[in-house]
Amino acid sequence: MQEIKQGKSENAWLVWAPRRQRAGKRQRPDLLKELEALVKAAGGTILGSQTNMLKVEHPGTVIGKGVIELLKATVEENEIDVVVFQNLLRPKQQLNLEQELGVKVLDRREVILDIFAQRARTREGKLQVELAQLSFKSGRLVGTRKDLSRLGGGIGTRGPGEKKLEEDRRKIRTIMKQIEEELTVVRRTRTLHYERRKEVGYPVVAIVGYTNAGKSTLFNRMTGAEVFVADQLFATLDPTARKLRLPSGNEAILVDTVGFIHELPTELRQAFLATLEGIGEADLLLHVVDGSSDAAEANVQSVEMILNELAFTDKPSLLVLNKCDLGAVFPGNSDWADAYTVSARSGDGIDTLLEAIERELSAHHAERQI
Ligand SMILES: Nc1nc2c(ncn2[C@@H]2O[C@H](COP(=O)(O)OP(=O)(O)OP(=O)(O)O)[C@@H](O)[C@H]2O)c(=O)[nH]1
Ligand SMILES: [Mg+2]
Repeated sequence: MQEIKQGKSENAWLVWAPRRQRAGKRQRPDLLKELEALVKAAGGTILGSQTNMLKVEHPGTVIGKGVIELLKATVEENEIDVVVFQNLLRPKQQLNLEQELGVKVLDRREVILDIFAQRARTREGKLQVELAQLSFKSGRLVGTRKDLSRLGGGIGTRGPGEKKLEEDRRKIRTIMKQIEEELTVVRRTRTLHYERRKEVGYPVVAIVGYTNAGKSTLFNRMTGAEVFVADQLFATLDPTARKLRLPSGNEAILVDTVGFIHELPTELRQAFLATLEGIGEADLLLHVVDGSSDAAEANVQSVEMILNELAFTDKPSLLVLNKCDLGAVFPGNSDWADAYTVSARSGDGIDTLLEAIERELSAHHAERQI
């Protein structure tokens, strides 16, 4: 269990209530582990978790009366401040659960929103998160005005706050419109930056991949930069670019990006995709995977789905299996025969990867000249 260094950390209890699987459909066993990592990244202290297989979801409260009773006892016994559901909760369900349990109830989306709110550094990032939070809150205002009495924002006291919560939807919409306008201006400036870089003629290589795969570590290892690296989800939010020196002495631009995640909240989708817009300029993608993770294959699939959505699947890309220093834990996936195995931490395999990058870029460049 992680001790939080600053401020008071909230005690969290996790609940995962998946529907019992139909035959043949695989449950992702790592989802609860991922929720744990998300709650820790948001600054919560996890006191425990429970999994309740459901035959059917209870429309008002997700879990049934009996389970709620037991959960309430657990909450009181362990002085839990917040109960976090892996399930996505509808506003009414969230409200009902908070009333039943007497503590704050969040779902996975709200935790991710909370992390983004804490991590955003650039003007663009902050505006996007604010927009996502407002959109989430305005969704919660639909229907009963009682929603306004919800027990509070995310983990800790972040989020738009109670004052904003009390604003009616019209006011929220006006603010959202203002933010959108400001975002358009900020984005235009960013596009100009990318265009200017393009003008200089450097090829662009973008690192993409699931959160915590080791993208920033690889970025630092290859460019000598010191981008923030942490064993937490979404350590990187804003894209960073540095010059990359290739083995022949040629140069390229390397871009580090925000980590991908399974089931990204819809409110954050726009922010997330906008952050990745820059990848559209890339000549080559490095898809970095934590090859030591049990969820490596599932994570590769999640990333590929998003790349698909961004219509980036035609881009040349190299699959990079990272963290090979943690042992021979890579599954024998035949699709991965062409992958590059590296350790961003020890530097193993990096020279070979750099050579491959150079080869790909020159092949691609030759193609463009035809
Ligand atoms: N053992 C080992 N650990 C690594 C390696 N590369 C990265 N890590 C660790 O993995 C964790 C995540 O690394 P980051 O570089 O922050 O990962 P990221 O993909 O940038 O993560 P986000 O920005 O949060 O999406 C850190 O604790 C790193 O020290 C590696 O090759 N081997
Ligand atoms: Mg990172």
